[in-house]
Amino acid sequence: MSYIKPKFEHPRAPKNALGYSRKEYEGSLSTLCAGCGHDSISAAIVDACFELSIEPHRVAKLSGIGCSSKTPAYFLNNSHGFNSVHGRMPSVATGANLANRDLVYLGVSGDGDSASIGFGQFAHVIRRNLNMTYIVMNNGCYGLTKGQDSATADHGSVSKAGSVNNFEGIDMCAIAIELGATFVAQSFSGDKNQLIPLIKAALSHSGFSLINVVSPCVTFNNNPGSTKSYDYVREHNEALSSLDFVPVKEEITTEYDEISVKMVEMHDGTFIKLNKLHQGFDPQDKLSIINALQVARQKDEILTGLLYLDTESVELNDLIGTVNKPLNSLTEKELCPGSEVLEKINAGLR
Ligand SMILES: Cc1ncc(C[n+]2csc(CCOP(=O)(O)OP(=O)(O)O)c2C)c(N)n1
Ligand code: SF4
Ligand SMILES: [Mg+2]
Repeated sequence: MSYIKPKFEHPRAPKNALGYSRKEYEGSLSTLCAGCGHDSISAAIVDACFELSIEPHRVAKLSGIGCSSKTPAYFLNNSHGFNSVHGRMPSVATGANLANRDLVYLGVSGDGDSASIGFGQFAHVIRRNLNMTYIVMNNGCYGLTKGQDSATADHGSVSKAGSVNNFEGIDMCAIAIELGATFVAQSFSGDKNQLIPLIKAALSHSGFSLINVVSPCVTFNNNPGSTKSYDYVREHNEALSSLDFVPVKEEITTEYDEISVKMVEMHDGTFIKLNKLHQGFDPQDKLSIINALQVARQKDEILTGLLYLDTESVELNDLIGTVNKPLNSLTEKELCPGSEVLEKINAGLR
């Protein structure tokens, strides 16, 4: 098999507002197993960044360890990247974000990476409301180390070898909501139409955005009895609404029926348009989603779509009042305010 990706591009390939084609947002050829859900998520990230016309050099992509954490090699070749240690992506993202708040931070991780060794880091990056998009590629197993059950494997799920999981699975979205996440969504790698607008909305949110994406592992966890297989997720997927992302420059001219459509304005002037929203559910009301998740669990349903959004979110840099400029752009004059100011600071501490 050849791993060389052709550079050829159709001369009339669509261009975005920056004049770039989708190719500018692609990565190297994937070495994951053919059919792995993670590859579909990578493709959705490429589409979302292309459609949002993000300058690739303004994105920092970060990951931990796992098949999922390998994926930054397969998208956004022209962006900054840091493949960290197992479960430690959040602390690297926090350090980078505090040093330079001007970049768009996109972290990808696996259920093993985030719900076991990195669970503590996952919790703290959420409660601090770091301005980043955090995608969990959730296949219910440790794909890279040959398919052991992970902490998100559902109770009763059957492994490829036939053993039944007797432990409760961790619900990444429920935990994130509990910890104060300001944007929480759930999706399926096989549902590009839902995933792309969710990624666009998450990237536009100011604060921590979690997208937990059920992403089947075709090699180790796609068997009958597994609750993370393609067949199971297709049969149990319950979308809370259908979703559109409305960019800032696009005027909302069409009349819409307020009973069946809910428009949620993001801080940057973009909108999320939720069509056919489930009755009695409001993604801006935390109690309604906590209730909906519990009901879904009892019915063995996987709720997908935008679960929760806090439009009043205040991200970490604003919470602690960091300087607006990236640290590496500060001049000596800005860094050293002079002995008089220093004298005052010291006097204030005596
Ligand atoms: C400190 C440390 N412990 C254990 C491992 C072995 N290890 C590599 S990947 C992985 C789990 C990967 O699972 P997940 O994050 O769900 O990614 P997937 O491969 O399923 O996408 C483990 C335990 C490691 N690389 N480093
Ligand atoms: S082992 Fe599973 S998670 Fe890893 S690349 Fe193969 S299908 Fe994907
Ligand atoms: Mg996994």
